[in-house]
Amino acid sequence: MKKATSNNIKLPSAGTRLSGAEIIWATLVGEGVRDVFGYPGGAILPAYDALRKFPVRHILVRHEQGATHMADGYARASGRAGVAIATSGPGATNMVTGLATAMLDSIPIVCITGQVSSKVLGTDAFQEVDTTGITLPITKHNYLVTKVEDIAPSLREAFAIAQGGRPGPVLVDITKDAQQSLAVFDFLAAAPPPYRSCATSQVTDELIRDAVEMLSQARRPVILAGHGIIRSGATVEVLELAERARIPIACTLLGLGSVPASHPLNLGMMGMHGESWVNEAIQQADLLLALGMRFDDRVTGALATYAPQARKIHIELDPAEISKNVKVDVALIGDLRAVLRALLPAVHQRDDPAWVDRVKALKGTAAVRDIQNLPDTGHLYAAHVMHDLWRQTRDGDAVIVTDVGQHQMWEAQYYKHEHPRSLLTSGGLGTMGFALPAAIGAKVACPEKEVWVVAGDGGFQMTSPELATVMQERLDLNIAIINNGYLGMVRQWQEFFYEKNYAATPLLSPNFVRLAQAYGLEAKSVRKRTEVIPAIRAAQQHKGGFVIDFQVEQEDSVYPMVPTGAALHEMIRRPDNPLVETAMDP
Ligand SMILES: Cc1cc2nc3c(=O)[nH]c(=O)nc-3n(C[C@H](O)[C@H](O)[C@H](O)COP(=O)(O)OP(=O)(O)OC[C@H]3O[C@@H](n4cnc5c(N)ncnc54)[C@H](O)[C@@H]3O)c2cc1C
Ligand SMILES: Cc1ncc(C[n+]2csc(CCOP(=O)(O)OP(=O)(O)O)c2C)c(N)n1
Ligand SMILES: [Mg+2]
Repeated sequence: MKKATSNNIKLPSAGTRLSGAEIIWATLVGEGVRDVFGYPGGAILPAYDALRKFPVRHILVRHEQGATHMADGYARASGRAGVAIATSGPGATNMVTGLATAMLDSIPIVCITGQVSSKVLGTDAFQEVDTTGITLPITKHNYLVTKVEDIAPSLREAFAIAQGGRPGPVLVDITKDAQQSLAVFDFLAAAPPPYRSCATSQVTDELIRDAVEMLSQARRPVILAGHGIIRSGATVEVLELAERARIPIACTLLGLGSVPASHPLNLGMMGMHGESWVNEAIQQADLLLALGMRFDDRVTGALATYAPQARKIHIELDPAEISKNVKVDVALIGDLRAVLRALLPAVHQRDDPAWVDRVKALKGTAAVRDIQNLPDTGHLYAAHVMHDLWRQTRDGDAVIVTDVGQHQMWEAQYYKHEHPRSLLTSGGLGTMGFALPAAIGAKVACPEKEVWVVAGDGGFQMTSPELATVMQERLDLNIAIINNGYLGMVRQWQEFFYEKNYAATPLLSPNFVRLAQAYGLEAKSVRKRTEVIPAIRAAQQHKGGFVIDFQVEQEDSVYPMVPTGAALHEMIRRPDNPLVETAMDP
């Protein structure tokens, strides 16, 4: 007799004896998991042997780092925990970068690794490493499971912890003998106690009053919109607050899409590569309302000179973030949406347009310096590609997954994100190689969406073997390589701060078109602006993987830029006459 779960999948009825391997899958099915990303090996082989009995799609990756980024992309795109699976030893160590990536950006993933049998633990057995020891600082929690009875409760708790409170990655390391032993399986009895965040309702009436009073006294308030808005699903509440009190909104990189780019109060991105007027507005503000963001150093510039006249209100789930980098005046600790709902009834309407008008005026000459408005020199700029990609996809429900480097910043500046979860990017760890596998995860989670990879020529080569996964799974994925012949972001730092000593940044790449074709994918190479839109359309119309090699200006830089250690308003601006002669001129 079988028992149906909430997702209408039949689970073995309570009291059935299963092997530990079967319990792993039965528990995943009970948790609503339909897709996992993994790579087999000896210590996890019992689990793989049992896989065929369960309704779970297993996506075979080409490297376990890919599996973790796929689980991460799956979670970022859908909001549900992604699952990655690997064997012991090298399988587990290959997961380290993906775990750290998810940890730094608070992404819920559950990684399951096989471990050597409990009897030989600690003997340097074949493919034995201390997986929980290695991953301790880069997971929200981890487990070493040596007994079959502990598998279901540990896995269930892992999902609760990964997704509860401030989300994060959880790893469950399961010995081979635990997978091979038998135990009674009871999904409901294995339920963890309700997840209690350490930040349950610390929002008192008095704190709400303080925040409202600060708001009504402020003449120059700015909302700092962070990733927490997306995690909390608080877009409507944030807009209500901004509109009612006429507060301009500045977004962090991970907050892009949390409020529509087209909203008249949305200024754009703040920080190191944020728009100049956004950083100016923050520096001139008399009140900052930080919503689900953690004052990363890329956001603040030099702390001593950060928003010197502003009082600060921080609404944040994790008490550890309060006054960690920037001392705040009022902290409202809790889920953002819930806190805003408590706050909103007391917030007054503001009619004075002076501050919003002043911030708009700060845009000044910035638009003139914009690369989009410079005369056509015949060069293809990454900014053109991003702008055209946005124009070609803006009416749909596209998800853009970027890698790390200059192209990531150009995407943030020129692609106008209207929806939460429409930009997936590694912000905190800045992991090159993230984009292709994370996009695979996003496409598996949201097959109905148009998914684009935007990667640099360097980062793409870090995980390009996952093109084989695109091929094997027949995924309809569009891949834009912004090929500038350099590890561009590092080259830019060398240009600005190391006297153009381009040590180890010029980069040779394979012929990306032929590489894609070798994997059975379609591909095109683009050198001129006129070819950009036709190539994007060709990729959109093709059912299957499509790679476009955009050969862009090689020595362009991302402007503006706040040098490390400088104040937020001390930005390096685009020179008046950029790129007079470049490496791409004949
Ligand atoms: C090359 C490069 C350049 C970069 N340049 C910039 C830049 O110019 N500008 C910029 O902004 N970033 C930049 N970044 C990204 C930067 O490093 C940080 O990753 C980013 O600023 C973090 O944004 P965040 O604080 O919104 O998100 P996170 O780091 O994810 O923090 C989110 C916060 O929200 C909280 N939270 C989560 N859920 C909830 C909830 N339900 N309710 C309340 N709170 C919640 C979390 O506890 C956390 O404190 C760059 C990264 C790279 C790799
Ligand atoms: C795994 C990893 N190694 C090194 C870095 C440091 N790094 C940051 S950006 C960058 C250059 C990226 O080059 P590319 O992928 O070609 O993108 P571009 O900047 O040219 O757009 C490097 C090496 C990193 N972020 N991640
Ligand atoms: Mg490059």
